[in-house]
Amino acid sequence: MRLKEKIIYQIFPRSFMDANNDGNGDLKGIIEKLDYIKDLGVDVIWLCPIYETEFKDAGYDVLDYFSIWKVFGTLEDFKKLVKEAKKRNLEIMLDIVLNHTSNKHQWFLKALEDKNSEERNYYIWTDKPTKAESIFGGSAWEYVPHLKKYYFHLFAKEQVDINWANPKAREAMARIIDFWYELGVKYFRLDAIQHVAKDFNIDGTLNHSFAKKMVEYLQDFLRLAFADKSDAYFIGEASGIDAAKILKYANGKEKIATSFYNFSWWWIGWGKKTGRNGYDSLWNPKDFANEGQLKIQNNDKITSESITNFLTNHDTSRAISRWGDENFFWKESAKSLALMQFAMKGLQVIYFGEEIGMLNPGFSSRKEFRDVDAFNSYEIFVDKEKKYTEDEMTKYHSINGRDNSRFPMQWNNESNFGFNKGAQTWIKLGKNIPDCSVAQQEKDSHSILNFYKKLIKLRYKYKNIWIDGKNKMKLLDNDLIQVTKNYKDKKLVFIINVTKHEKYLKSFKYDEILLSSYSDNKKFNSIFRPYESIVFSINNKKEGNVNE
Ligand code: TEU
Repeated sequence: MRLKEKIIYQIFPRSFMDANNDGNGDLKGIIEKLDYIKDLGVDVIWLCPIYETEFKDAGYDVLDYFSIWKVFGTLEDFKKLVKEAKKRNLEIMLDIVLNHTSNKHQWFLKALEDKNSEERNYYIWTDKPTKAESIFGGSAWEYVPHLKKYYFHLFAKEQVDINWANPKAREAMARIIDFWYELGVKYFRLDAIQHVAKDFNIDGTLNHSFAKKMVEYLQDFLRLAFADKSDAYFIGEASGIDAAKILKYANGKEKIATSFYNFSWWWIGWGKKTGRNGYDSLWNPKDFANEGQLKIQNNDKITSESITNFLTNHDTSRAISRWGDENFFWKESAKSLALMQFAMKGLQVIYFGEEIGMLNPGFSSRKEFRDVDAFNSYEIFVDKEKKYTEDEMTKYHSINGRDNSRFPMQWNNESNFGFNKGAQTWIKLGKNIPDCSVAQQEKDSHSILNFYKKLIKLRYKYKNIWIDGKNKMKLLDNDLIQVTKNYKDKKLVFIINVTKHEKYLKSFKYDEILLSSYSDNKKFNSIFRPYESIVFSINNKKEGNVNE
């Protein structure tokens, strides 16, 4: 199967399945659920970091890249996972945290201890801190009293940035890839790669994204890590990447990744001033057809391989809560969002639980959060700057905070939703919605889960058109989104209504409705109901009047 056909299932391991009933998901739990994952129809399982960690930033603060966090299991469990996955023709994708290590990583401990150590140069130091801000808030420089120096951290202070200007540090990072490749891993998510190089400007300002030396450093790393691994793929996580940069960095002289995540939607609904620490209730569904997305979808030079789409991930809240409807149109909105995602050119990622329409759990107080980004925002926006009251911050985080997507998977309606045998979970449980569990939805042919399965099968069945066809996306009047895919004399037309309103669209001739977010098989007759989205197949010879 070609890369562009692949579907990735993303797991946040601490919340997927807790086999030993200690309140935390684990690798054994994932092994137990491999048949479920296979049955969904996906090809690759992406695991958020599984390495030894203090879990200050959900495992993105790595203590040791070569061992499994005790809470998740052992290296033996991991080997078994790879073996059992391969038996089912599933691949594993690991999350490689390149930009920083934990401040308790042995490299950093050595660096603190011995100024002549090689490791001292693995990190970035200064005597005179600039005003640089960390992405999680506060200064990006942390003082070390016994050294009378500051170290640089773009994220939490427990995540110390690697000095990518040092070839030895790049070499050390490359060895991580060797280790996991040897164990059978062929897919790698390269975390936060747009940040590895930094321009510390003379005027004290800092540019930490797509900085001048980024390509040079990453290409050196890729050569060291992948030169002898032609069957490995690396997906770059670089938020803020646009069509022009995808063209530049996924091909040719400046290539730094096989594929890039498509971030065109992830800010929709965020606050204007404080991003995901706020909420903009006036966001507009037509934002899904924003200029950035259209430029990606409608540029034929951007290949399907080079784009990887998602609705939700571990850095966002649940898509249905944010953009869809949690009540009457729960199913239809979940299905519409799924169809809209799958209409996009490229690889597709399904975040665990999305396939059963999981919603934000709802947070009622500050102490229910577990995410460092949430902690920092309370400290900065509530305690220090008093920009928001504590209640306001809790509301905003209940909509956009990252913890919304990090709570346990809902397998059935037994205790703790079947996540474990009843032990207190590390983070709160989701809302108790009887229909929102795997067991319930497996029984219902019109469930969100069965919709995802149909969608995946259909995409393969029509792959000539769906994956290889010429893609065109546009916003129609009334905010309906239209995507057409043309291949020879065949055409697929996706009409997406991700609004809660009825929409009128002039009738057109079509051959067949392949899939609809409504399950009543009603014929299309000029009206799209709330969250009604449909894939039509059209034989071009019967040219209708689809608005192109
Ligand atoms: O996220 C990266 C990330 O959030 C930034 O790249 C992004 O550029 C920024 O928010 C833009 O303002 C990854 C992981 O997905 C995330 O979970 C981690 O917290 C983060 O890296 C640090 O490792």
